[in-house]
Amino acid sequence: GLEPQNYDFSKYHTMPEISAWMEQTKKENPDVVSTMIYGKTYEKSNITLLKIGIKSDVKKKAVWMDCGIHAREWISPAFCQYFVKEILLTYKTDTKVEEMLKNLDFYITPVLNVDGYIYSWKNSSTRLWRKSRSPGPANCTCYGTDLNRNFYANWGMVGVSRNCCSEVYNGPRALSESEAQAVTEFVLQRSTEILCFLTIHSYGQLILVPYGHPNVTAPNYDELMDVGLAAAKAIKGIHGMDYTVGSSPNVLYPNSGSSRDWARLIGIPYSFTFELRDKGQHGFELPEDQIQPTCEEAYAGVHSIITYVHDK
Ligand code: ING
Ligand code: ZN
Repeated sequence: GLEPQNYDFSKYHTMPEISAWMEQTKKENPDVVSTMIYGKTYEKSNITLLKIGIKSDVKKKAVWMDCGIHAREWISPAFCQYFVKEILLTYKTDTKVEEMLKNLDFYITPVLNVDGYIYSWKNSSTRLWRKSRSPGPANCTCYGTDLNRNFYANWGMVGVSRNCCSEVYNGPRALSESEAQAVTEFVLQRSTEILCFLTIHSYGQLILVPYGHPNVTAPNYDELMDVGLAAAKAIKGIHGMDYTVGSSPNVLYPNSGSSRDWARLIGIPYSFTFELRDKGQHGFELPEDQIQPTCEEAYAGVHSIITYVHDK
């Protein structure tokens, strides 16, 4: 069933189920939730976000969160859904969350790479699809661009491939992909409003700060590290899981063209990538019995960050 009381947050859901859940969530919470289609995918599906906030006369700031930029990272859309469910439940009794919803609007995209997500549900041989579903250039028969290498942030510099068959193919040019364009346009129109940009991936149990390029450092790098470390501590407090905090080059390997780096470059002060569970035992195929605990701890981490951003 799709009613909130029946919707099972401890299962992975298909794109049609997630779309119906978004509509249902809006209908059940008309004063707090609206939906907005802000782009189309290559295959002409809608890219939809939920706007969550309590109407207020004060000029509101905002928080961005996207899930499912990479198709196979199914725990990511599951987390966006859990997060929405949880704030809509808690603001009624938790005055801090209520205050945050009065002062902030949350723009939450449960599935950004809709084409890829649908493809990853198609059959067992496509389960580990990562990229978009646009065809490669004329001289290449492979499909898909890595959307997290396609943003206008040191595009093509490091940690990418020019081979269109690669998992980290960065596309023929920056913003070649309509999904990356949609995010860019939406966020640019609200770039002074958005204080915090969160992009949710799996796996690895990491909180990554800008930048992915090894030769640049965010002006507030020390603050970002402090905020990230506080989030990791909050996460550990839930189920004892360790999340590592740092920039991609320090923690793993450099990259360029990511949405996180782009968001920081255009002046959004707080920009983080979350890599949820696990550390490789199941990888992208995280068992459903880990959805609930993973979402609980990630919620604590995100709650820690947005509280800091709100109170500052
Ligand atoms: N990881 C992200 C990726 O786009 C990342 C973020 C980049 C992590 C570089 C580490 C180093 O590759 C996943 N899992 O998609
Ligand atoms: Zn990813």
